[in-house]
Amino acid sequence: MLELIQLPYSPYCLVQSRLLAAARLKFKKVNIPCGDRSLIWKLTRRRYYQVPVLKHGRTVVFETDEESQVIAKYLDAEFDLGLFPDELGGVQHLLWRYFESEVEGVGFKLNDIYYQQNIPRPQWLDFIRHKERRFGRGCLEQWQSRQVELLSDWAQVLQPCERMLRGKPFLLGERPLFVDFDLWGMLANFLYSGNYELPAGVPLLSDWYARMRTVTLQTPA
Ligand SMILES: N[C@@H](CCC(=O)N[C@@H](CS)C(=O)NCC(=O)O)C(=O)O
Repeated sequence: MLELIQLPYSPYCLVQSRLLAAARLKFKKVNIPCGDRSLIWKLTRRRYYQVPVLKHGRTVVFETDEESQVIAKYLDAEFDLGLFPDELGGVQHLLWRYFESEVEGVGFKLNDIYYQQNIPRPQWLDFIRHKERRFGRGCLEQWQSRQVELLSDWAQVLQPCERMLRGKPFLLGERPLFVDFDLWGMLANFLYSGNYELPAGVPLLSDWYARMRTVTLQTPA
């Protein structure tokens, strides 16, 4: 039994839920309230409080640092998904750094502006408190007032991703690798509220996004 303990709008959770679905693995999503980490704290024996966390039978898997990718590597090894070919290890690492900092750093603000649509009203207080403690008082209002500027940054930050797709269906070739799922999660977070579309200047990326939404991984027989 596989369980993904998550916040449904989190970019990092969207990466793992798409990956699990693409691998055609049966799994249960367990949504936690954004202000209550007690389930994770208990499952990880007081070692972790962030999402996502993966539970596979009695095994509990979670990240060890900002760039660790422990969950994806666990799934890759356990189910032979071929997401981390050795010869592309360095390139993938550089890419997921860019996706999880430059891309995520703009996309999440644009989605968070719409937190009232994304999360139930009883959780608004915890959400605002969490954001303001991390990014400063009034950060959500600031992101709202800078929305046009942030959308322009967003179009810029996606340009290298668009160029990577010239002449090939996935970021690094003919089949999706971990970085495809990673970038997909960052974009799915931006799109989560339903108030945006991908920018007109990234047509290859828009096609890739649609492809990634339904792609399945060819696992060995
Ligand atoms: N590097 C981690 C990042 C996880 C992360 O930042 N999760 C956020 C949600 S998007 C979280 O749980 N934040 C709550 C907190 O830090 O208190 C990963 O890839 O899973």
